[in-house]
Amino acid sequence: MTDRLRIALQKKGRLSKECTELLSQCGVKINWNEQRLIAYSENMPIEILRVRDDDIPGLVFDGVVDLGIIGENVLEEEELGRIAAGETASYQKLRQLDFGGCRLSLAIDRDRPYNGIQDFANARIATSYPNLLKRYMKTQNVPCKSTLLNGSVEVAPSAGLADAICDLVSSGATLEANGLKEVEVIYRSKACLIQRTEPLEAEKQALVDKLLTRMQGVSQARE
Ligand code: PRT
Ligand code: ZN
Repeated sequence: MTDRLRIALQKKGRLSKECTELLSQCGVKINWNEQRLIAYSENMPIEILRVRDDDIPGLVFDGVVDLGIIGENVLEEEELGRIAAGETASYQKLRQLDFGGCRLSLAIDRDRPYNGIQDFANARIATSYPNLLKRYMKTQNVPCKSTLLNGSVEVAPSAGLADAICDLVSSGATLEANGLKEVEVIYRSKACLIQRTEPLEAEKQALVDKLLTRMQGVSQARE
């Protein structure tokens, strides 16, 4: 095992830029190399593992990395998935971060009337978040069927694959462009910093505490 603190970040996507900025604001200097899976800090005993965001929760649950930054939506979806498979998923949420904000919403054809959540009874809903959807529909006592799509969810209704979708929304432009309207918000998400539950060596934990104090300072300076 490495004696550097290992942090998993999204390699390329909506969280990457802000994760990089956050580390830099915390005084962590990284030698980024586009091609490499691992990047090293030049001024602190830290290494960055750059992966698909979907892999980050599992890497933390399994203790393969010490910290990870991930959207709460992906984190909870993976956690529910593990639990559904009879496995365990443990982590500590250290901090919610002030980026990556979005909502997971149910949307239907713009022209369809909407009378409430009961309209989804027995509907087929396309989503990349079947576990979050299932949990929500259970709390609402509405039975529905989901169909898993890991991309192009917004075209499922017009392609005749589903009656509705449950997808991430930020500005709403994607729904609009696909003739859909948002009718229920089922989950609100931001990026968050998580740590594995298995205790870290004292020096690594001290470094985590230092980073957390700095993050606190960064966000206070913004307010
Ligand atoms: O390649 P990798 O698997 O790492 O990345 P990814 O493609 O799975 O994820 P990515 O980079 O798209 O998103 C990473 C995380 O950013 C998500 O898990 C959310 O936590 C967060 N986030 C914030 C969003 C959005 N906002 C968002 N708008 N993720 C996705 N979207 C999608 C949305 O579904 C829609 O299709 O962006 C599209 C545009 O949104 P509108 O409403 O502004 O049009
Ligand atoms: Zn992903």
